[in-house]
Order: sequence, then C-alpha cells, then structure tokens
Amino acid sequence: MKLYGSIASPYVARVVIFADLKGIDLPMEPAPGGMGSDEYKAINPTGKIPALEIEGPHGKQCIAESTVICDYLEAAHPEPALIPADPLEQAQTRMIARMTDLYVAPHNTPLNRMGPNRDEALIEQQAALFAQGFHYIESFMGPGPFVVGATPTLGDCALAPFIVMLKENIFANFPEVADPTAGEGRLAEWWQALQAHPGCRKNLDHYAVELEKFLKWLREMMAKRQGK
Ligand SMILES: N[C@@H](CCC(=O)N[C@@H](CS)C(=O)NCC(=O)O)C(=O)O
Repeated sequence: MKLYGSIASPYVARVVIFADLKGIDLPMEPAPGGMGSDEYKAINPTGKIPALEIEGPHGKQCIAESTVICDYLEAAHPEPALIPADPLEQAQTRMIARMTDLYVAPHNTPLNRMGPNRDEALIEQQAALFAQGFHYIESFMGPGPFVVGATPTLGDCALAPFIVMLKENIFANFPEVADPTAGEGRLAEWWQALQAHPGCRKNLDHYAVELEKFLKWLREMMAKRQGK
C-alpha cells in the first residue's frame, strides 16, 4: 500500500494524519510525472493528490479522494476507530470533513491569486464566505473538545490542515479574514485541544514545516517568473 502525494497538500495531510493516528505505516511518494500529468493520470485519472495504491484481488487498484481513502483505511484497519460507530457522531465527523471541503477550502484560492494590488471588495467577499463556512462548522460540531467528542476523528484530520494553511497564507496576510481559532469560541477550544494532543500536535507541526517549505519554493518560483 502506498500514498501518492506531497504533505504540503491539506488533502494529503488529511490522510497522513488519519493514518498516523491509527498507527498505520503509510509510505508516500510524489505523483509520477507530477499532479495532472498523463503519467499520473494513468494511475489516478483525476490527476489529483492524494491517491492510495493497494494490491487488490485483481492486481493494483487506485483509491482517489482523501475522505474515501480515510474510509478505506478505517474499514481495513478498524482499530483505533477514527470514524465513530454511533450514527450521530459519525454524521458529525463526516459533516465537518465535508463542510471543510465545500464551505472553507474553495475560499482560499481567490485570495492566494491576488497580486500586489489589494482588491478590497474581493477580500470583503471572501472574508464573509470564510465566516459563513466557520459558522456552519461550529454549528455542527459535537460537545468536544475535538470535532465530535473526547478524541480526534476524521473531521479533525480534515479541518486541521486547512486551518494550519489558512493561518500561514490567509489570516496572516488578510486581517479582514477572522481566524476562528483565536478568542474563545468552539473552534478556539478545538484548536487548543489539538495542540494539547501529542499525536495531533506532532502531525500538525510537521505539516506546518513542510507547508512553509513549499510556500517558500512557490514564492521564489513566482518571483523568478515575474523577473524579480
Ligand atoms: N477532492 C479531492 C481534492 C484533492 C485536490 O484538489 N488536490 C490538489 C492538491 S491540494 C490537486 O491535486 N490539484 C491538482 C489538480 O487539480 O490537477 C480530495 O479530497 O482528495
């Protein structure tokens, strides 16, 4: 079994953290030919990372989509459970993963693409969208302190890398976009629980370091392209 991807992707980080918290040894390698390449599309037709390659009954099989990969890992290695058996708790953890993908992740790109000239109207619009997404998430979280209860589950693995990424490239650069983990709300309590959990803390610190390296490389490459 191996994972194609790079840890700098929050979707890859979701799977890496999930596997690590379950004690699964999951070797990772870059997508052959790079994301979106024909070579990689021969393995994962979407061209996106992550993808999990397993030995299936009919040879090598590819599993795409970060949450589906987590589902597979949970089914293949049930203990320790990271997707609760209780129907309500399972719905809660899945909602947080899904709402991260639908109502938080997409709002990042327009701000990242903004050049040196600040488009105040766009910033205001994206800030409102982020606030709405975080409101949805806070509304559906369980009693906590993690997204559902006393231990981390799928939703924590999905949301946490995005928060690390947004702290690095959005909250730091656009003060108009409020960091929901600052202050005293439910997401602040959640963030503190992650920091106090050795397994989560280790994984998130590792992700932050790898993300920073990737963003540095990206900034240098863009500066070169613009002839700076
Ligand atoms: N819904 C997918 C999203 C994965 C995704 O968008 N990955 C990005 C990297 S962060 C990617 O591979 N982008 C390259 C592309 O879209 O061609 C998942 O959950 O796995």
